[in-house]
Amino acid sequence: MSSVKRLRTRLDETGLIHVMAAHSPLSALLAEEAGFDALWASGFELSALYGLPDMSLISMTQHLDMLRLIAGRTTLPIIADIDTGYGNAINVIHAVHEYERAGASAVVIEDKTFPKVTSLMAGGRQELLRIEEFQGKIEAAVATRRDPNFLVIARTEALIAGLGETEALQRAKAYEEAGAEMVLIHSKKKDASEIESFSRAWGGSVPLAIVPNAYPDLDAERVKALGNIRVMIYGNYGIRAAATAMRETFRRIIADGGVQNVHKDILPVEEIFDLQNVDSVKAAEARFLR
Ligand code: SPV
Ligand code: MG
Repeated sequence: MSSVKRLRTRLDETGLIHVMAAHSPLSALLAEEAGFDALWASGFELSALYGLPDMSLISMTQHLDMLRLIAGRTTLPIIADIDTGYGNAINVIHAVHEYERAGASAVVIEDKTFPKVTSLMAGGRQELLRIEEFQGKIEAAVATRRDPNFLVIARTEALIAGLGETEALQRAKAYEEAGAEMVLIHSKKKDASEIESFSRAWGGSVPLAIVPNAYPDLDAERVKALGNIRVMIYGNYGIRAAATAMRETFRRIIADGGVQNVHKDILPVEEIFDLQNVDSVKAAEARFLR
């Protein structure tokens, strides 16, 4: 079954899917091992991996290259975070064509202007497109996909921009009318009140996706009780976990004057060999090297 179909099937079979951010093939392999349903090719994580803020500085080519590498090393479907679609509806046509060919199963396009500013930054300059213009981008994405199962998800940043629930609902409804099959509603509030209120007020017929980065208390049990949220994206947890582990380990090595203490607290190299699938190389050596 194609990964595009697998994402659809998983969504149909499960009330709620859990999607982990991936910024590299290694992080994708670890997410797959842990049991996530799909991967989020996160713009925030890839920007952070490059040591850059998430403000349209990473090019589409850089993001696509990483997505292709991830797709080559995991069987999980990938939801691509394509930010604003890299420009207008014409850029979206090009992007959707490229992302589908690269192995993505879905794209999320957000209704901010290009260049975007990362959503969770305090005091971030958040400018939204006119609704009609963003509808054109969604229609362009839907018209471009080759596989009808390729999922086009519209993300509204109305709450992030401080425009309130009425505007968020109006935008979400307009994007559904334009052909989006799911709406991602994002919030930077430290509790889940905005998301829960939006979910209760949502009268559309397409399901919702959320990214509980700012409001971690909203767990799967509470999400299921809301009834219309089908996707939980853990948007920056991979890079934060990696940075936490590296910072602490590096700090200890300097403080200890060597690796004598940390070595037992990090993965043994044999486990990295497993992640690198070294066994298959050994088998190929035995078979083909003469
Ligand atoms: C990402 O992971 O790139 C996201 C989620 O878009 S957030 O950074 O919270 O906006
Ligand atoms: Mg993003």
